Amino acid sequence: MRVAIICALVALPAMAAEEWKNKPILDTSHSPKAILHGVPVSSVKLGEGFWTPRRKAVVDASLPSLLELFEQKGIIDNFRRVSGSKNVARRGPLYTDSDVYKWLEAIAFVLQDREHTALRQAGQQVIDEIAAAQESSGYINTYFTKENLALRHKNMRHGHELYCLGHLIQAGIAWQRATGETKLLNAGRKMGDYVYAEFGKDKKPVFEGHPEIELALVELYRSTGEKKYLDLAGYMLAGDPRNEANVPPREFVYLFTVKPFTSRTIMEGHAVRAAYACSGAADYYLETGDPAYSATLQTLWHDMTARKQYITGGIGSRGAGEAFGDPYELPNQQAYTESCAAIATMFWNWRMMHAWPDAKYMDNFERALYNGANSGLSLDGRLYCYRNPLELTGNPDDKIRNPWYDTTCCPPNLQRILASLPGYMYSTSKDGVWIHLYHASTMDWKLEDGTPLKIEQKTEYPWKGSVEMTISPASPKRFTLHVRVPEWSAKSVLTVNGRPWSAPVKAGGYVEIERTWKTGEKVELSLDVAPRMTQSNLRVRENIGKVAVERGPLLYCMEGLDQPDGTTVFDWYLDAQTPRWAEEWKPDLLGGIMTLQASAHRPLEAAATRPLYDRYPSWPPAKMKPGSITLIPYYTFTNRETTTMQVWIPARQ
Ligand code: FUB
Ligand code: ZN
Repeated sequence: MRVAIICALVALPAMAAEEWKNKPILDTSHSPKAILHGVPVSSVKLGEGFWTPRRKAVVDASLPSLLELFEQKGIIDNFRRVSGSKNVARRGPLYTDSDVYKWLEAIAFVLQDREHTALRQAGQQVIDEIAAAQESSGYINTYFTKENLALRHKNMRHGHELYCLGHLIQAGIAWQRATGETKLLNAGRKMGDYVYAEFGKDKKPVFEGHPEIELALVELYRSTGEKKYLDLAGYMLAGDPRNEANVPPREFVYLFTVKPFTSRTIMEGHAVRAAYACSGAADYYLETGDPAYSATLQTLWHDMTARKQYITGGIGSRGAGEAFGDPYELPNQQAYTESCAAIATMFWNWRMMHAWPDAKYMDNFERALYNGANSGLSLDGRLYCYRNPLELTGNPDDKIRNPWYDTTCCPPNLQRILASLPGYMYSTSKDGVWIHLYHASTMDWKLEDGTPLKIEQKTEYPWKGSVEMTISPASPKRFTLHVRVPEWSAKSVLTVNGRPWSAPVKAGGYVEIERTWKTGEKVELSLDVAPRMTQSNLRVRENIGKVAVERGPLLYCMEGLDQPDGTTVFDWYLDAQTPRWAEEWKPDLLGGIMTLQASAHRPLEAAATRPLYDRYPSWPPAKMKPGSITLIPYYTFTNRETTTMQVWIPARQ
């Protein structure tokens, strides 16, 4: 015991202390194919702005209340039961461990940002419970043990054993990068070693139905340098042909360890699984440069964004199988669009961006961030959407926001993405620094040659389109500042120290400003956040004749509560040919939002009094009454009483 303590003390010299700190969300510092490298969450301090109340809700309400619910529902007890400290029955579906791990990962990101004693202590206590439940073999899973021991590794298709492990590893890495403590990481690593010893090409075949382990294993490789973890991820992505005989052909789309990832040509099957698989595959590409992965990833990304993604950034339109629909099958009211799936697209885009820096990935990332993921967390931080529909009939039985789901994957996923947000704002590359996202903030980091660099952003984005950036290298330095110009900004102006930038400022790209920067120099970006209307491809049948309203990165929607004369959202046509817009900042509404009013018309005769079917062209009628409709940002929907809601609004031609 004494010896062990001395060894532990000796093993923590100053160098080791430095190693765990200052790591980005993905540590691509040695990844051969990574052109971009992240900055640590801790290096970017967000000031007051759009994300402040959202992230405060995560820290003050969401994280503590989810722990209370975990305790009430027996989810932490599941670990105590296995360690023997509590004699209770196991509760919840077989993947509940993963939710606890994601919750811990979110706390770790909070701690990477700043100290928070209560959350740290709560997290540490849960880590102790987890570690105590680990078997000496390294195996850890609260379901496949005791009375279910005989099922261990027998139901890998649906068992989520490796999915849970993936989340454990990710949480362990994030916790170590936050605190330097390795107890959780060691637990994940031990289980990783167990899996590596048991499964693989010349061992038992892995037959995991829910990807997640792949991206975790690649980051474990990055974090430990142990290549076996990368190889294990590669083996899983390659698929094990020994599994094929046991799988009906249609099930291949749901199972990711059967056929090679690189044989996929379309996004299909379970949306979260597919996008996690793509994230893991992108991670694998970043380490190996395998061209087959590059080709597949580009093909799949195109398939998703050209045919299968909602305007919210969400994916997975079918409730059955939580799956992608056919191309252009994007129903609004029935939209499944699980919060986790929108978040999974962000993970995937972030990885694509590291390998092939292109504004299209961050545009897509930002779309999900502000809309389809953001909508998943209520304004008070206590309710969550599993589904994020684009239309609601106002039926009170549509329980869209709930404090708890038996499958409670989305709440901690929302927590971890919002807690880690500062780490997605910037990257560095050999030639300089990249500004991806805008928010009042200060980055205090360095160029890749080690020159300390501060960037301060002053902005009220996304409510306002101007961003003032102050660039301060520690000493004058020539480098390129890559400044993202979102694809939605119709007119963008960029100045450097007050002078217009000479090259075109193209939407959907990064302006490359290469010069010798001196401390305190200013870049001002003015983006066009005027309200705009967006139409769908004709093949999205539900949206024919309709428009959606967007403003900056925010998608807007109508809610019945805000419409005049007791009308519902379904009574209106937006004046799409000659819209008149009015904007009003409402500090007391829905946490402070910019509302939009748009000129619109409604039939003199209410639709509800008309027959269900009538001879064309008697409808829409010639007699319409002018009026004005109100729109609110989509992420705030259903934060008041139950009401009608729609994103896609009939357009008056
Ligand atoms: O499979 C269990 C949970 O269901 C996963 O966490 C998510 O992918 C969700 O769809
Ligand atoms: Zn989920």
